[in-house]
Amino acid sequence: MTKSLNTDYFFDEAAYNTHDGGYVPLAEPKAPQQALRIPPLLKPYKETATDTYYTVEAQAGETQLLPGKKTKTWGYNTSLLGQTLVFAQGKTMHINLKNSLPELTTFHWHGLNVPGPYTDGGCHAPVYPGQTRHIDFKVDQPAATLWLHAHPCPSTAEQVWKGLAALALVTDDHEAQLPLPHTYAYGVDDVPLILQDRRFHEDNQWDYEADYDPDGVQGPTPLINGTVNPYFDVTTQRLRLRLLDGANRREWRLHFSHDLPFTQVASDGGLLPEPVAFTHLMLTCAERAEIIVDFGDVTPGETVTLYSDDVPLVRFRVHEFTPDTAVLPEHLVEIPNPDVTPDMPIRKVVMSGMDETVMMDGKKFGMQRIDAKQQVGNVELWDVTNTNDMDGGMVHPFHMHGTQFLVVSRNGHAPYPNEHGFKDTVGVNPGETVRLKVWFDHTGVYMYHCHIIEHEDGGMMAQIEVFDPQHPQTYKLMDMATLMKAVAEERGIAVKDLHLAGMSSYEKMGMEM
Ligand SMILES: [Cu+2]
Repeated sequence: MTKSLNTDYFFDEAAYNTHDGGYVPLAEPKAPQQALRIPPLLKPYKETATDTYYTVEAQAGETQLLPGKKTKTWGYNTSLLGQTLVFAQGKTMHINLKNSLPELTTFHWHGLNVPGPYTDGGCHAPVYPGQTRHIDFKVDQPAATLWLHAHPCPSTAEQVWKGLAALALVTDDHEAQLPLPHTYAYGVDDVPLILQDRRFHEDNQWDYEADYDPDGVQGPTPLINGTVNPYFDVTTQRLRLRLLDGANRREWRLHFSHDLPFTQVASDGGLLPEPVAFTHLMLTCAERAEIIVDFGDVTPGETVTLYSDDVPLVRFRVHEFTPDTAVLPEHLVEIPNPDVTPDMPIRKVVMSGMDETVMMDGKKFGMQRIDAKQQVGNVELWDVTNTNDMDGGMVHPFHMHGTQFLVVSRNGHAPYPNEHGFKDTVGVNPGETVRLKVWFDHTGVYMYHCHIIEHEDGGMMAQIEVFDPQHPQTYKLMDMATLMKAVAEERGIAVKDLHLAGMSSYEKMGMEM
């Protein structure tokens, strides 16, 4: 590759999470190394040339994470995280969303271009315990690493913490024909890495309330695909790693031992127009990066370690492999760049505050309030500003439902080198305005928010109605009274005794959801 090698993290060092008051440093686990768990592929219960049928079941279970007692965890079709769904472009998906948990949840498809708010699966699409909701949609976007997670405001953070996160991989013919390492198989040379962190309390249990921090819950133990202290046996020269920051708050500053270079080929919404070479890569919450690691210069028998800052995350034990001479093309994919619809004002969005003071545009989220409207198909510029500069501030990862956007600029300057493809989540530095080009393919009500999940639950969130003037629609939006009544009934307590973590941010500010 002729392109230059990027050797820094780009984001503002002064705003790294390491400077947070409540920062929890990662620590190398003392538990013995174990094989990296690979989330299994979810088997459709029916499949035709044009249609795929899945059942996704949210369930409670127990998982052996550390020696000794199993940890109580939640997952999709498994006890922790989830089985991986495959969405082939052009096919129609039919999915049963079954809730076998003791409390209401929702099934949000992060990064998927589908109608809102019910198919999208945000807070307006609750599935009550013991019930099943059904969705259908056509897969109409390029190959990408997307994910499924719970999104029942204001309990999103707690449910994701308990384990409700799974991968959804969009595939297409173009990507399949590129010389990416997928000759072998998912789990062999095409490997997901869901990056999370947890704190283990007595008897190896997680305790969300004990660890609660309105600026984002963290734990000292890296948890990779739900594995503590994992190794992975490398049997091919090249590996494609699908990285997901699935943590509630943590940023990951990734690098390999000996600064082994790697090549990023895709971001949140799919392939980058050109591969970008790195030695260091920072991911903010919910961001994805697909990277190709070439072990061609590593002697079999050696181990290459992936670190975040100075803590080991995964040890890649390199075995004998067949030489792989494939070369990535200089150009991977054409990214459409439509003209902005004439005469549209630039939309302004402001993320402000920390802890309980977090807000979007000076307001906390209101489930029944529509904060903005955009016509379906219109292409608009959004200026997203992070005004938070307390104590050096923090990077807020801005996420939009229902669209993959383009990053136009950062404070008027070029985006980072790996921000030239489709994205649905972008880290915004303190004092920075990131300009996005945004359009929606479907109508609906969609949320946009900070993806530090406790910030989102705490109100740094708003919602937009995407409308078609020819076909006006009305939506049944969730309301706090219905939600509180349902959750109180599930728990067998009175509404007045109900406490949901995200609500404390509203209460401390004297506000209602
Ligand atoms: Cu935030």
